Amino acid sequence: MIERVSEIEKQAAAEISAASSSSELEALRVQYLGRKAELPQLLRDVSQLPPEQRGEAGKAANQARQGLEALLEARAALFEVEEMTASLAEDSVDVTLPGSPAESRGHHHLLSATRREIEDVFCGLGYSVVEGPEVESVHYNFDALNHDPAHPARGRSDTFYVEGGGEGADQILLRTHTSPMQVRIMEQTPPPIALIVPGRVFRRDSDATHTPQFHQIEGLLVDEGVTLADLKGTLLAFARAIFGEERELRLRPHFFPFTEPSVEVDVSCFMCSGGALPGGDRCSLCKGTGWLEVLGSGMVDPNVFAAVSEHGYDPDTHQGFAFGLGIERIAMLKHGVPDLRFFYENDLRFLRQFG
Ligand code: 2NM
Repeated sequence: MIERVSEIEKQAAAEISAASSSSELEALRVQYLGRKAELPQLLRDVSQLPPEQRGEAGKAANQARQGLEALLEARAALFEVEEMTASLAEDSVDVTLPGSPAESRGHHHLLSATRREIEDVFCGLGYSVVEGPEVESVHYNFDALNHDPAHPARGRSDTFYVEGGGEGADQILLRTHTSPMQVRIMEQTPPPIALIVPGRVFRRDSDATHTPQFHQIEGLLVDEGVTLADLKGTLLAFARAIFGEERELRLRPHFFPFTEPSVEVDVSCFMCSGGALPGGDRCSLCKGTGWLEVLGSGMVDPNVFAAVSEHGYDPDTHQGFAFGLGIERIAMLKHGVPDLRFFYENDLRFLRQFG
């Protein structure tokens, strides 16, 4: 019996050492140590042996079983690590890979992209970007901005008034431009200042070129010794950054309540470069004029400073320039968008052209 035990042990040990996976090991465990296997049967048979043989045979069979169990366990531990490592490597997911099919990351709406592009230009010139309330008072929207009491924009046909507001200067309305925030900033910050205010504005107007809600960026710079030349240089830098380095500016006299003098600002047409198109065709963008109207601007009226004179703005020592532009208009010119309403219809075929 002892010989048989040692034969089984040798064979089993050899096979266990040669096994190449935990499933092979498990099969060997059943084969050599399972309930119906020979070695356990021999162990059970020890009790049938003559008493003088039982000790030695039992010891040999037991040692063989324990030896094989230890060997199986050691090999199994090895495979466990190997197989776990392999399966982790196989199952690992690179979460930085695009999906299949790859999903687009999406992109900003053209109006947001245009706003951010303009903000970048003015940040580069040292301006701050400030946002303000969309619901304002008559004081901040009109009175403090030198709007004549009879100015037509104040009328109920041009401006959305909110019910339940106060009387006179305290009446509540939806801002018609973002300049009220510039007054609020002047009340809080002594000169020098340089800021732009992007945001949504509201006017009672609705046709192919006007929507009751649109987006503006207004800019304001105040210091001592500011001139119209500073205004032109600043707006030239803006026009070149947005429409191309070859652009030129043209200032035409105009009227705005809060600036004196006031100008409308044209940029030379980037489609025909201010000249004729090859073949003598009329440029469809500038209608052959060579110029595109892009914004309104001017030197801040001393009356505007007088409204914030308690806050360090002296109409006799401070000058400033201000400007206002429509984000929709800039985006339409730059990208050839033919209809203002495309911005708000959320037709993905339109929006995705600007990704
Ligand atoms: C424009 C045109 C001209 C303007 C004026 C001011 C302020 F607050 F300084 F008085 N902010 N923006 C301004 C001037 C806006 O938009 C066409």
